[in-house]
Amino acid sequence: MSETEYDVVIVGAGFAGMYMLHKVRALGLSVRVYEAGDGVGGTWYWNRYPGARCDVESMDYSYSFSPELEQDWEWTERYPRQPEILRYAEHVADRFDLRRDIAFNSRVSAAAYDEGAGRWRLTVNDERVSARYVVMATGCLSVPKWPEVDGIGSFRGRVFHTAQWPHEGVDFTGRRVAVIGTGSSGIQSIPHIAAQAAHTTVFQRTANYSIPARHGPLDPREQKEIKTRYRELRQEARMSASGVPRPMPTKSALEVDPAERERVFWEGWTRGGLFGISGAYTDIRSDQAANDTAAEFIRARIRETVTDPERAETLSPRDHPFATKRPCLDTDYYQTYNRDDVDLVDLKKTPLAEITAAGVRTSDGEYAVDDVVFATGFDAMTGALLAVDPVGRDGVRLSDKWSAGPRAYLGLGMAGFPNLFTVTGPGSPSVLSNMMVSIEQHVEWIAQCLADLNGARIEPAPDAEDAWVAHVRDVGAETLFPKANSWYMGANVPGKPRVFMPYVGGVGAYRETCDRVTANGYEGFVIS
Ligand code: NA7
Repeated sequence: MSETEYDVVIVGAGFAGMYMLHKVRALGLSVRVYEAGDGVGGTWYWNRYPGARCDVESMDYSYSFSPELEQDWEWTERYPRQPEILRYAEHVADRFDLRRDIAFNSRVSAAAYDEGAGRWRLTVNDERVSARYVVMATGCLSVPKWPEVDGIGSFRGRVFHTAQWPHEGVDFTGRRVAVIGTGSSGIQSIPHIAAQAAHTTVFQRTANYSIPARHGPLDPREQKEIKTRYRELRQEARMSASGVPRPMPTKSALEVDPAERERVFWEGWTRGGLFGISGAYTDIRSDQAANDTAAEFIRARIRETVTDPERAETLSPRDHPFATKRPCLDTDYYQTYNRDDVDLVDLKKTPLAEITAAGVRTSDGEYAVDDVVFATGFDAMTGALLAVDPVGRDGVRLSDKWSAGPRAYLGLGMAGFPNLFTVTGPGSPSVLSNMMVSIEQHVEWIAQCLADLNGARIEPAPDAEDAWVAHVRDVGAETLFPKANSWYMGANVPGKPRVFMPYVGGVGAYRETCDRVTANGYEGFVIS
């Protein structure tokens, strides 16, 4: 079979793949992007459920590489809605003429390194393609996770997954709807579904902490003002802890008096957003007693909002520290449970048994519904890489190398897998940060590396990788993150190794490490 040859193949046309394409083109290398969807945007192409919105503010959740783009694009709301983010992605694709190098409806199903030829051989649909370098821009939240429950195929009504939402939208008018899952996707969509459906039953396995987004239109004057300071704000974001410009806390939650702490938490609650409470003190994510103060503050707000005390208690998270799962931002989530047409089922007390022809059965009985919405999340961070399961040197599969959890150097590449780069891979700040900032940093690092390599081969040294993996684990172990059964820990997928996958050392510190590696002649990598 004939094989099409490129210098670089990029897998995925989300924000990482699009920018990578733009950068690789500028190097004068031949390049092709393969994208499974029929449009750009990655996770924002697929996740079209009602209420889908980014939890990072619009002015921060955007590319910084083009000052003209930055000035021209007008965001309309404080947090961008999915349709607006998708329009932005499409605008970027048009503006930089990206589509001509992207093959849509093209899924990369296999990739193997041919050591003799020094090339990756890939299978794309039924086509054979080869490339000297491969960049996996496959996203951290791109493989939907369905619940491990029997009977989905036997259900007579309609079945939806938030991460594979029909493009034409869904009308729930007059329907009885079951929603399974109360992570961000559930918490964002439930108020919308409940407002439309005849009856909504929410099946909750783990109660989550949610904070009001305080969403609203973006004041054009504020947008203009931010645009005048964009260079400075972007630089601040790059060197920050989470990829968002904001003042860093200086005090422990336990060193201030309770009234002062309460005032600060109220300020965060009233302002809304991801960091008002989690970022108010230095030790919310690292000290259980400090964390308890924030967790209890949020539980008190749930009790205040939800009128039925039993329901309020069911909705109150007690089994994991606050912010050890990504905190959710909502609009009227807890208020939704005051509606007469909304029921809440606690799967901790009455576990999910099966999906039947008529609805959802728990250990307590059957709930007859017309539609089931699975808001059950993703096989996060490693799922898309392992779906391709690249075969590296000596026939070693990534799934074998990662059988006890992901191992990567800086989240950028893996020993044994020459010339294969991962954008925001495990062991980098990725999902703990503003993804746009982390994506740009990785893409720019990889582009510089490709320029410096000038066709040479690169691969992480095993000892450098081991040391980095240990460092990622040690820094994670100093926090409360390992206490939660989160997707950060791989805990949402049965059989997945329990390893804290992202790097919690901070976006700015991580960037400095990567820059040092480059400055020291790609320290920790073997170039040949
Ligand atoms: P999440 O945050 O992984 O949430 C998935 C939800 O689905 C969560 O409440 C899960 O409960 C629940 N779930 C998963 N499997 C089951 C089964 N088998 N039975 C019952 N309930 C289940 O995914 P999202 O899509 O909401 O959000 C992902 C990220 O996107 C989010 O963190 C933001 O960064 C944006 P569990 O908590 O595992 O007990």
